[in-house]
Amino acid sequence: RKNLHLLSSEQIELAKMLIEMGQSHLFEHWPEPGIDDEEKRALFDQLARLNSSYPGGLKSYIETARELLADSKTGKNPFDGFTPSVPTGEALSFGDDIFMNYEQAGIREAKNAAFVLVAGGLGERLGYNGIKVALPAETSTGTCFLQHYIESILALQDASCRLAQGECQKEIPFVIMTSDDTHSRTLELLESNFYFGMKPTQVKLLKQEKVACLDDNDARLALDPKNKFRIQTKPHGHGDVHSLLYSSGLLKIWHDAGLKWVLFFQDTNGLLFKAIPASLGVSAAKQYHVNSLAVPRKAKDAIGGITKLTHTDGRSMVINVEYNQLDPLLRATGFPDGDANCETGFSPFQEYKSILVVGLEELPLLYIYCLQGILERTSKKLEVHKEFVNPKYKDASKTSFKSSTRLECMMQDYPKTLPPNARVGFTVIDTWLAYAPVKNNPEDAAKVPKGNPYHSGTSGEMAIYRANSLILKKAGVQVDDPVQQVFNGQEGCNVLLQDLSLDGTLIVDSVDGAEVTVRGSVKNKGWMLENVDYKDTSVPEEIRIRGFKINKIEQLEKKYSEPGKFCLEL
Ligand code: UGB
Repeated sequence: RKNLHLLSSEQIELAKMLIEMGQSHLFEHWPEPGIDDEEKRALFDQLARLNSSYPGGLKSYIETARELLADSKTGKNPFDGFTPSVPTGEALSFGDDIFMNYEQAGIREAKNAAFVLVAGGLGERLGYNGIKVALPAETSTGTCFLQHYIESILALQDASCRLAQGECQKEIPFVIMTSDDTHSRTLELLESNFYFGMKPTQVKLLKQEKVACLDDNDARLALDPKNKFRIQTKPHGHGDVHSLLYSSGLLKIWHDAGLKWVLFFQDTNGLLFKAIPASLGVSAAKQYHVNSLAVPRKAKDAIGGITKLTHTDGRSMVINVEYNQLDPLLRATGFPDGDANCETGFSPFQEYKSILVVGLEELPLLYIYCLQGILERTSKKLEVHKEFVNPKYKDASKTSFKSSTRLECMMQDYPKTLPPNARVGFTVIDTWLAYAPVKNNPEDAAKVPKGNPYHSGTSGEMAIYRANSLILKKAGVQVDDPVQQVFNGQEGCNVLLQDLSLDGTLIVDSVDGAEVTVRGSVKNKGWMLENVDYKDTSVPEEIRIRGFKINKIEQLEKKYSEPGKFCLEL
């Protein structure tokens, strides 16, 4: 009370609310006025930010946290009353007619889509000090993930407009969700590279805020152990992207501009644009309101499966069910073998992979209205994210935590908010073509049991070469079998392309509009992969995490800087 004069009238209201909500511990240690006054004001500035950035404010956050923490303590089954079954989806096989038709349809549809990259995560598991989108997706060209994504979107924009009848001026909007951890470095990367060829007006950055940490089951906000005048905060998860798109007004702008799809994807998957056009084609053909990209999943793999859940009251939803919940749920609902492989050798429940295509157009404007309805009822509990809490308890009594926790949300939980008549499906695409994220550091990746994916810098880059080789093979090019090598304790392949005539390295660098036909034979020493020790700090970090570098011994390079038709005889 003695410190009240330090606060504005709005801050006094906030303090009253917090005290009513059982948060007086935040101020109990405050010294007499005149001591640490600036710090006291700074705490209130932070509280005001946390209050305004969360739909429904801190009151709603604390109420939701109490409910979820109580459910977690009693071990409430989140699927009580639901029966699981295998949902309908479309399984594609790369390169066949069905795939090609969907891919073509997806390219046609791309001009009606907006692309959204969720890049607020710092990637602590990867142990890389920079932002993940600045990492080279592969080191032969050194193209970083962000450049690769932008160039892929521009290529789709081009191809989509070429397929359209008549004039097409459409620019595909590109949104990047950042966080305090990634925002300024993402902006800097874009600005210093002239947005990698995209118009700056085409790109929008939306920053997600962190949320307050919680110390106990009563949802008492955690003070920062390093500064008792600050609240400890942590990321809220990629599910924030939906409310940010709504509150920024972008969804409305996109809808008014006639866009039909919003396509969400993650920060370090160098393969995903090989799978995106076909997935978009499936969405368009089936008029899915939500379509997730999935890859085949082995039963009992420690990763969630896409499942249809039907409630006794008639409600149903198609949703990712985490692996630790899927097996017990199946056993409890008439599947005595639980999560088991079927005759294909895979689980019938496919593995969700962070690509989501959301329809903007139908039911009516499902996505926008759901968000609007929910976000405008600010006093109500936030439903759009269907948050969850995952406290690490000290012991079985579940009365105290090992460290503070917080509410989180996932973008793939969005279908939980949809009415039962929503068309929610998925598209299964081979893992080699669609999914090779870079998430794990070399030490952890090398410990991954044989046969399981490494998801490291090494495997992410190798997967790109492998997919390119397999695509060339499908197109009739003869490609040697991969040579097995070990980098950072993980197996990879050193691919030497031997096109009809190529043994070594040939670079044909041509401008847009130049069509080069290459004939003849090339043989040179080419490029080789050399081992690099990930502990060798004289080597740049982005090279060390993959355990190899490319030694460009010899290459033949031809440049075509003018548009036109050319024939290169070698
Ligand atoms: N991300 C944010 O933008 N903000 C955040 O607060 C957190 C993350 P991770 P994880 O297919 O690969 C997800 O850390 O835990 C961004 C799915 O939940 O790589 O491995 C971040 O920058 C899981 O169901 O996620 O799991 C990155 O771009 C599965 O599908 C993205 O969110 C898995 O990804 C994912 O962050 C996958």
